Amino acid sequence: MRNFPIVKSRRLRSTPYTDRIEAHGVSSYTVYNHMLLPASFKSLESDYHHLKKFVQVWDVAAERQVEISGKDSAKLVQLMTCRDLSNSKVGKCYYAPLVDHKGLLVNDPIINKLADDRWWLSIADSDVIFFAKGLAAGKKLEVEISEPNVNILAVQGPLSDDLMAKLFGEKIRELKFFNFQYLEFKDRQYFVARSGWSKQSGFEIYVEDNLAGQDLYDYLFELGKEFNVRAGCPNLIERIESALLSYGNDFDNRDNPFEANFDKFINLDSNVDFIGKEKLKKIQQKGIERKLMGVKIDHDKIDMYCEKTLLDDENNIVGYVRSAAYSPTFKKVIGIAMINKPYWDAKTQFKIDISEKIFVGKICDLPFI
Ligand code: THG
Repeated sequence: MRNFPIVKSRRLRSTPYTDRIEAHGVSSYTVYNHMLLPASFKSLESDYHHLKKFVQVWDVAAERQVEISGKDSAKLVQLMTCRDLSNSKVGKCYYAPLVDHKGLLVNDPIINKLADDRWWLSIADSDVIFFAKGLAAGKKLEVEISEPNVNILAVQGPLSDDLMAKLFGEKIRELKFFNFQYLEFKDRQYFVARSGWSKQSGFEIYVEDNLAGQDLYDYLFELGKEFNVRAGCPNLIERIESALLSYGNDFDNRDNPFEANFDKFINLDSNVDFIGKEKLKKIQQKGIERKLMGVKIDHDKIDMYCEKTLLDDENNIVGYVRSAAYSPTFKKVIGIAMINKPYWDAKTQFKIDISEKIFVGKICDLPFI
């Protein structure tokens, strides 16, 4: 497969930080929520090692916000997710699978509760806003639904606390995982959460003003020199090792939340009212026939532009790899795969065709680390 340049346009949106990440040497993009999302800088492996040791600043503006406010906002947000939000609190972030009326996955946002009647759904790559508007219209709910101009800068890596403390003060070290606060830097308030799409610890700054965000970007690099700060992005190797799932890659609207291992975020017993609840009860009763698991393959590279089939010795289908990368830590290709029930035992062996050669691998549990 050759790579072709990607043409920017109004439809394929830039971010307030695009000029800056290009000056910092972004080397590839992907498209996410109709927006540019950087995919690599120096190289996947160089970015990976740096992320695990130092601190990076990521342009993740493509994680768009769907703002839902108004009298019925809590009701609408609950209708969209199988996670019980009845005891949710202002100042907290909730990772929550969204499901449709068939019990199939629509998205897996982080839901930020700004007030009892104001929510931000920080979405993965699907058009959640239309689903929300459709439900609001159908159910005649009193809500406002919009995509506000919010552009996230993530600060990720083991030295992220040190860098963020230099900007926002020492008290930021006490901010708990999946909590957010408005913090001050140079007379301006920023929404800062302890979260991010890596397991190397870090923060996300939900920037509500483009110029302030660009200024903040430059300060992060100026104050981050002593921590060896670099521009980075969600890293394919690191996120697979950490089993951080990617909507559209690992699961999509043909999969249900049980198949995607979201069991701990599914509440069918309480009085929570959400679309697809009856369907999920049926799916639970019947039991699932496939689920996401890890795979390890004895090879040093893999190209993933479509699902890859896994076969057993008799050429029966074991499952399909949906994301994969070479891991310098495991010295193998590791991946996330939808595995059929007969093969759920970790250590099951399979065959896989990579660039017209056959390699062998084994099923394993997630996460890898
Ligand atoms: N940050 C923000 N918005 C986002 C993402 C993000 N929107 C899109 C996408 N990422 C949503 N997907 C995820 C997937 C995993 C996590 C966050 C967002 C995550 N999971 C932790 C884990 O799996 O260990 C914690 C989950 C929990 O237990 O609550 O962090 O990255 N703003």
